[in-house]
Amino acid sequence: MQVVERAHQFSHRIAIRDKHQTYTYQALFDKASKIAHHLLGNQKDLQEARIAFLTEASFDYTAIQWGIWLAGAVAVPLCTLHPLPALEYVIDNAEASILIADEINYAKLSELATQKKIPLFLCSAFLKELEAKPLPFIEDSRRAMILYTSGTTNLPKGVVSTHSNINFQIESLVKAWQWQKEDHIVNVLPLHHVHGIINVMSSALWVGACCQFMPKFNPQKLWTIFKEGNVNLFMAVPTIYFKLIAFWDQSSTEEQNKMSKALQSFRLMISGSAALPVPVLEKWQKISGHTLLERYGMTEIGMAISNPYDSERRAGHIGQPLKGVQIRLCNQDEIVEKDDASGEIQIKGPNVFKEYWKKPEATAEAFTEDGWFRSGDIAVLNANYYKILGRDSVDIIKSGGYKISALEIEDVLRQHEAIIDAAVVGLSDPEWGEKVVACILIRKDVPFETDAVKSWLKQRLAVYKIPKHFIIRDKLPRNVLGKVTKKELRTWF
Ligand code: MCA
Ligand code: AMP
Repeated sequence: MQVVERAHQFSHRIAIRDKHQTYTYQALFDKASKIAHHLLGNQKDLQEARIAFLTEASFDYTAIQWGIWLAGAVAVPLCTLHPLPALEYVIDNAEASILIADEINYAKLSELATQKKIPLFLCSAFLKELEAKPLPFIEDSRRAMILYTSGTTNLPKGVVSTHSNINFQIESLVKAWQWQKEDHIVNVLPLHHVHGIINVMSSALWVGACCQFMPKFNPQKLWTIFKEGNVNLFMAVPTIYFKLIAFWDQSSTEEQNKMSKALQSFRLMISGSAALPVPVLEKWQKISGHTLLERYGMTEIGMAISNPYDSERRAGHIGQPLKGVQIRLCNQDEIVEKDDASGEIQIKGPNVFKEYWKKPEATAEAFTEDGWFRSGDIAVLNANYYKILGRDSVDIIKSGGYKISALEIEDVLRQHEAIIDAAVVGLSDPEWGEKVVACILIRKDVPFETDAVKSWLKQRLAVYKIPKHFIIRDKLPRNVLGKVTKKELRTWF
């Protein structure tokens, strides 16, 4: 919880700018303490109770996260894009005992909260002044946050990070990317993933810098913010750079010049969460004069590998291990010693998560016998720089930076009355990195309409998981064991 304790060093500096106003570190700490007192009620320590909260990216979001930590509870941020069944899954899985929402999202949770008899607080309910009792002392080894990540199972798993994991994850980035209190970053990323929470928001707040929230990414509005000249640091997924480039391309020459000029005063621009295509890096270089710094991370480990801040940033590569993080490549249990030989990235260090929530078997499977976390990402070491080659599972899709399980979508598709069977794959795509597509087998006796199925899916899955294309076939490609051969299926599209 060092990020919260450090706030006292920067009391009068601006911590957050959201769509309403700017807030100092003092205001943030005061609001967080007030929230902690409300949550505690008569208890001395919430003892790692899970508190799920649904708010847009704002001052309230950060104050709630800090308040939960100050009260000794575990923060479970919910995704504002998720439909109710997906939110319910997280609330149930995390066994949340308190829910919090802002005005915009309160109605979405209220029926669920009543049904489940879980108290639901509105952020504004925390305004009342309470008697300031001492707050509990929180050991760094305690659980701090659960983030849900899709994987090789059909349903997302809760990744539990301790305070000490989070402290290390933030501090390693602060050092590697030379964060300073004069920095001002605009945060356009969702706040239920490491990228937006740790790399952007928490790193800024660690050093006394300003984090400006833009809750809904919009290329035109973001370019306007860049042109205002306050922001000097930016981090995003490759799809966002792709969309910013598309907007720049369709602007007038005069406007393009203004946009490019605005970026010249930036200190650093970073890309991650998915492979940065070399053409995007090169085009951004032309537009901004910046070579994007590409880095590699995962919900379970925060960041692990990064291109250097002040020496060569190599296109198509993710760089070198961050200080204090150990990396090795393994191929069929053999450690890869030679350059140019590929293997799975395995990670060890204080950044690595504690466990998958209530899933001891999945946790054990995720580690080797000698305690290395298996990422499932395949890489090579090329003259001192790691390069990602792909993943060991065809069932994991990365679209616009979101990790998506093909199995989860298939399971939901099979519940549709017109669908007999389904297989989902990711196809390489210049905008999304990969785009989700589905091959389905349909019943002859039930009418099938793609748009109607998409609307039906939207009530059950986050929008970014909805297949962009469907093809209808009589059978799926299968191997002799009856397993769908997804590599072959890709060629059908
Ligand atoms: C939106 N759409 C998408 C995606 N996002 N389709 C596929 N993949 C997506 N990621 C679709 C919508 O369903 C909609 O479709 C249409 O695009 C427009 O939606 P809109 O909401 O306007 O899109 P957008 O605002 O332009 O969103 C694009 C985005 C967003 C900003 C790139 O996807 C995003 O915020 N991605 C970042 C995710 C992230 O932070 N990942 C980090 C996790 P239709 O028109 O059909 O309705 S990874 C991580 O944390 C690790 C540790 C790491 O390494 O960083
Ligand atoms: P998530 O589980 O959502 O945290 O996503 C983590 C995954 O994103 C990693 O396992 C990688 O597959 C992918 N990833 C993150 N950064 C990069 C990168 N720079 N290049 C390629 N893949 C990346």
